[in-house]
Amino acid sequence: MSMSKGTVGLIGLAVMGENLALNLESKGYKVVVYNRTASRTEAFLKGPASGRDIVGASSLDEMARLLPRPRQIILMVKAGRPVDEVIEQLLPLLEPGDILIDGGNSHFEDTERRTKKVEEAGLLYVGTGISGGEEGALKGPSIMPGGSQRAWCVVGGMLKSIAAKAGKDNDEPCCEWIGPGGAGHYVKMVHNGIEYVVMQAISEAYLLMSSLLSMRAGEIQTVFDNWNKGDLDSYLMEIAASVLKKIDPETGRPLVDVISDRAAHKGTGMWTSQSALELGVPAPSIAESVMARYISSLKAERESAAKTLPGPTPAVYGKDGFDDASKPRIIGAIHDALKGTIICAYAQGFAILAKASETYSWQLNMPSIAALWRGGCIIRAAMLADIMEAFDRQPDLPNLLVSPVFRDALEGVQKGWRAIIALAAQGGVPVPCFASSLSYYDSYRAARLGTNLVQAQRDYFGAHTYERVDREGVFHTDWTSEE
Ligand code: NBP
Repeated sequence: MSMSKGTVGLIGLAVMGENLALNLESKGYKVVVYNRTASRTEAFLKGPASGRDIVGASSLDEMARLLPRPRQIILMVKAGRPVDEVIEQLLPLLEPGDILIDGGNSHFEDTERRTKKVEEAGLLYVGTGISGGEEGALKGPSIMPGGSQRAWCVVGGMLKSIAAKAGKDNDEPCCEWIGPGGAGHYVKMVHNGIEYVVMQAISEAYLLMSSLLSMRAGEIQTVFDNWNKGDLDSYLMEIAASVLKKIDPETGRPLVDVISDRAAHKGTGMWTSQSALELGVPAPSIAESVMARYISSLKAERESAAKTLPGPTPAVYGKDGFDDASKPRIIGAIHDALKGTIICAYAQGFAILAKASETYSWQLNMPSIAALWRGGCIIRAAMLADIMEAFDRQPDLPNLLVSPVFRDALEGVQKGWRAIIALAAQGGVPVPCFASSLSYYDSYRAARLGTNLVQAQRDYFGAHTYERVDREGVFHTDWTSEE
């Protein structure tokens, strides 16, 4: 007797699609799978899917025939043009009420456009962020669906069943309706922007420990493991420690030491920065983390400049006046900079979400977004429970930095954070994300910045006018007149 909860179609059997299909099946759904290249479908059916309630379709037409109405079809194909191509091919095969769910990393504006197009054809469209990588797709990702609101009552149960669970009793699904149009993919995009910062910040901590303190991978791993047991408890901290443990079988050296420092990217951090720039939201840590990857890719230029450009080399622990007590002090300061930077990453991410919500009339629910990032996704971290509570307490919080819990945390870390940036600057160690985040913090807490001079210059060369501190109105000065 079949115990199936329903039947779901899934298109695209690369790593994410395969694992989502297996996840769905394990939760009691029958899955009909299709992949453009048929050999991939065959290999999946003979391999990981064998003996499971998963059937292959040899064409999209066959898939449409095998699915009960309203059809629910998940697309896990490469983001961009392939999604449009698959939609084009599917629309003539489907009927009103059927639901298309794009689970890839689509740009939110594409999702807005596709939602309209699919709705015009009488169907429903869900653009959903799915985070957690390969393992998350299999065991439970964080799911951020948006699009046609009417689809939620049909697909909500299914998406919640395959999502990660979080909370005190580990029974709260990390999946909640985000909002209309491209809201789900937007939230996933900002999630990735935050992810860029956390990864860059952890790499700066690693670089400081290796260059200032001559610490080897194994020793840094122990520090990261300890931090992961405390206030920096998070998935990215955990995997950074795990990476540092791995030995390269060919050379016997830590694998991280033989990996090229050219970092690649797939665009979501850049999209987040572009959106922040367009919306006028300061998010320098996110932009800086994208730039850090760009500069890392200029390997040949950097190698050449390393031979010619002057600058200090870091003082070395054990020589250069470092005493024994300085090592734990420096490690503590690196921890503080990392924590302060991660707080800024979340503060900037949520500030972008707030502005996008207002601009696109999405009515994003911040505590709910923090809640569904607590499990399954790449940025899951103990800190998210505090973020959730901060927004629960004050839903109109202008910025996470001023919530009592983060205010106190920033008070605790700022001394070490400042000290390590000074040390890094003296030693010529680049820490773009640590430094930029501290400037963000200092700018945000400054009642008066130096930008009055910018306004004066704008008025000087372009008659752009300025406001005064002592009375209302808009003013212009003839800056070159003698009077
Ligand atoms: P990829 O992003 O590598 O996409 C490969 C899949 O797209 C294959 O099934 C391929 O079919 C299919 N495809 C392509 Br390419 N062009 C197609 C077309 N014109 N028509 C139909 N199918 C086409 O797979 P992935 O890494 O599993 O990621 C899937 C989605 O999930 C992406 O949007 C990705 O950004 C997102 N995502 C990935 C991760 C991750 O950790 N990898 C995490 C979160 C989200 P073929 O076999 O015939 O070439």
